[in-house]
Amino acid sequence: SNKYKLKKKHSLIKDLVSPYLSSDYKHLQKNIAYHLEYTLPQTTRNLNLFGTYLATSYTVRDRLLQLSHDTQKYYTEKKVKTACYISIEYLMGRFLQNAVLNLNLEEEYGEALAGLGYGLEDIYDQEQDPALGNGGLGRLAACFLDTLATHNYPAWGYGLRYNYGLFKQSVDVEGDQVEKTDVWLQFPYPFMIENHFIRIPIGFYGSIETYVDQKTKGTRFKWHPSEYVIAQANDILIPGYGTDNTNTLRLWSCRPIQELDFKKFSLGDFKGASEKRLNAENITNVLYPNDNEMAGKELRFKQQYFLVAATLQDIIRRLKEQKRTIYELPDFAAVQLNDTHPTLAIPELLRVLLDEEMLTWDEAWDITQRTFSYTNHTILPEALERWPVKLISHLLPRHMQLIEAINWKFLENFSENNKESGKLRKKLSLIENSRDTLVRMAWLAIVGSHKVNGVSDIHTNILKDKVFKDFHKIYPKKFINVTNGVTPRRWLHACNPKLSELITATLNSNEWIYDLTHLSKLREHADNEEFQLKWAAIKLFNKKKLQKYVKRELKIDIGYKDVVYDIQIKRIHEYKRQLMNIIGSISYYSDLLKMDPKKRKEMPKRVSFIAGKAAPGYFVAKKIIKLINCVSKVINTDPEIGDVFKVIYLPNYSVTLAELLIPATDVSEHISTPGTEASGTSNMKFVLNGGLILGTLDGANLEIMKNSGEENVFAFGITKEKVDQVKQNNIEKGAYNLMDEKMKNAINLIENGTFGNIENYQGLIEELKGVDRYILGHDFAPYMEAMDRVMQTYQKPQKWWKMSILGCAGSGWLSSDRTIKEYAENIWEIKPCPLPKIESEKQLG
Ligand code: F58
Repeated sequence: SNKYKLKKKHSLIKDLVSPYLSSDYKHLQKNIAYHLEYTLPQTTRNLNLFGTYLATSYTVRDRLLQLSHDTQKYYTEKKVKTACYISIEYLMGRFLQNAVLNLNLEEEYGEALAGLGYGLEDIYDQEQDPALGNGGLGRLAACFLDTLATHNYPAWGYGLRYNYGLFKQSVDVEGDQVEKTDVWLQFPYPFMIENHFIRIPIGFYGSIETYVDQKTKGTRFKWHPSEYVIAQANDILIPGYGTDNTNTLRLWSCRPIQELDFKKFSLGDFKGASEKRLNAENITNVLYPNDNEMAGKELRFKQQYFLVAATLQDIIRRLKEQKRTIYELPDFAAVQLNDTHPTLAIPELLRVLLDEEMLTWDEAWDITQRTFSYTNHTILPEALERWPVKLISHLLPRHMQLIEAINWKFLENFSENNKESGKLRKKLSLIENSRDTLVRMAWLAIVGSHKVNGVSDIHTNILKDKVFKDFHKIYPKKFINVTNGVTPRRWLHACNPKLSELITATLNSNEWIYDLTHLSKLREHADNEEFQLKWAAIKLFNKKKLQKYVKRELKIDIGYKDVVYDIQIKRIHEYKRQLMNIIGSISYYSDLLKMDPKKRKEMPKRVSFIAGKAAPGYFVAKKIIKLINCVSKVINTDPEIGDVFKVIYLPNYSVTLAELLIPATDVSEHISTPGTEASGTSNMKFVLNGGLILGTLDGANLEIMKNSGEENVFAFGITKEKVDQVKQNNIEKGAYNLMDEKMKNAINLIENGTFGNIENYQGLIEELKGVDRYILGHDFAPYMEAMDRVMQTYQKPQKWWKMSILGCAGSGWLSSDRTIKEYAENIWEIKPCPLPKIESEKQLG
């Protein structure tokens, strides 16, 4: 029968493919040679490092493709509910090492490449870092994808494939940040697979048609866009650790409907002939480089709509392929909005349901609310998105109409009649009437979702009590907390192999890699001297690696034995207070200079590292970078200071650089003004790697203290409740009058030109002396005192390493595995769906 023939055909293909994918090292070598010869094309007689990296990557990709096909087939058979994570950014970091580790093929690949004359590490090093994100939000999305695959959750990631990622940063001789375009696609990127079968038309602009539905006699609407572009799918396959389940991250790139206007071309208008193509390509050309600030540009808005329109069409297409009806959407997909950037998904789905699927308003609204949930990542007012009604009406007229309808129906519940509820209506309205009429995207996201979450305890409480207070009163159950987490695969097992080995040997099992709570068993070793020595030796080994990197890249020789490596790495932002850090260094430097030279020589040594990019348009942040570099130059070249103290600014911070820095850190700084950092996630990575935290009572620092023990964190400063009072005092009395003497002295050094022309720093200093919004002056003394505690404790190795081990032992809950379990159970209602082992090639091979 036909059925029999079809089955035969399928198994024939399997037979053809499976031996090819055997993971025996000789087979791997053959596969690598094949790709060298036929995919690249290069030749095995003329091997080079980059070519071998590409060919190796293609062989990994082959394996992932097969696993992914099996996974999708299985999910479809099982009719599972899927999580769809929509994020405008993914900060994935390098792919190859992660995939090889997750597939458990490190040994085989190591052997295969050694036979070809290459070390695995050198091959890994050839890969550039796909930087399709700014900071914490994008990196969180990447950690979530790793966890979802590892724990066999049916999930898709959706995002944008920017032609240019986050800019590359260097520092010029004046100490200023210099930005260079990140042309990451100039060479092939084997892990991203252009899927030519998925091309989706996306409309913009145009008009709305009104007509009477003959069946119901009700009024219906139809949007007629006047311009179309194509969303092209580019898939990155996401392997899980120790499982065959392989999920997909689908990144859309924008293509024109028509590549070339031949009419214009024939008439000699060559520029005009390509105009449409260039305009379309513009949409996914570049990642906006702002961190915690809204970029109010039309192109950014187009990116947002392009992302969600393509994604929803893709989800609905997959639903229908399974012969399921649109009413089943909320049981088919749980769609998570990663911050407000994908909020247009709400009116877009509503439009599809009303205008294309012909549902009633109540049906459509019910499906919409049950499908979406929204995560907030910031409370900074400048980051809360508000888009002009005028701009939306022009670009997406039907969506603006729908937003108005949502607003109108929502506000119906609050009468206009009395003064109080009139006031409330104004506060709740999705549309704000300020100078411009603006749509409040967070309000829209809250109303259109069934769950809203913050990313740490303190942050969620601020959302409930302050930022979204009125909504919380109306929908108390809608708001929940899901504290962030990080993947232990990349952030311990891969980046710190020696520590990973020690933990596995000590616990007699590697289960901790996918169940991090096992780390708690390290507690019993915290006082063990032998174990402490091993633990400390690994830190020293990692510090040496960093010391070599600094020597090679910056030509600065720093010590690593008996030197505290103190690090602050994150985007440069006033609220993160890198300025307090560098003023602290100035103050410490000036104290050292005043010391008796003999005593100075005996001081415990410290290197203070800072890394992080500033948004190119963020003037103040760029001045902070300049100050750091100028201070660093003075201190590092001062013969009086020698190697007692150094300040190192590391340019071009990236995921890959973080993987070098975090394992090498003794103490890391997370010193934001209380109530400003939603969570922070690097703090978690440091603790996991035995680094101690010097931090304020903010974000996830508080939960780290709770879980790893307050005594194992160097905490300082006031609670968020007291911040407003301090700010008020600053305003009333003038911050300078309340400022600590040592800080005044440090500022004086800046003003007298010790670190170059004061004109550069005038703005920074005026803010500190005037209002000091982030209360550096108030927190300076406790900060310096806490740093002093760090240095004192480091002199007592037994105490230090005990703290370090206990911190790590208490960090089981920091895993994104825990975070995702909470999302899965409390928001998405999805369940793991592990592939039966037999489906995989590993068994077959
Ligand atoms: C970060 N936000 C928070 N936004 O600042 C950090 O506390 C938190 O740990 C992290 O999210 C994860 O929850 C953040 O990184 C951005 O970079 C946005 C990117 C898109 C434009 C606006 C800023």
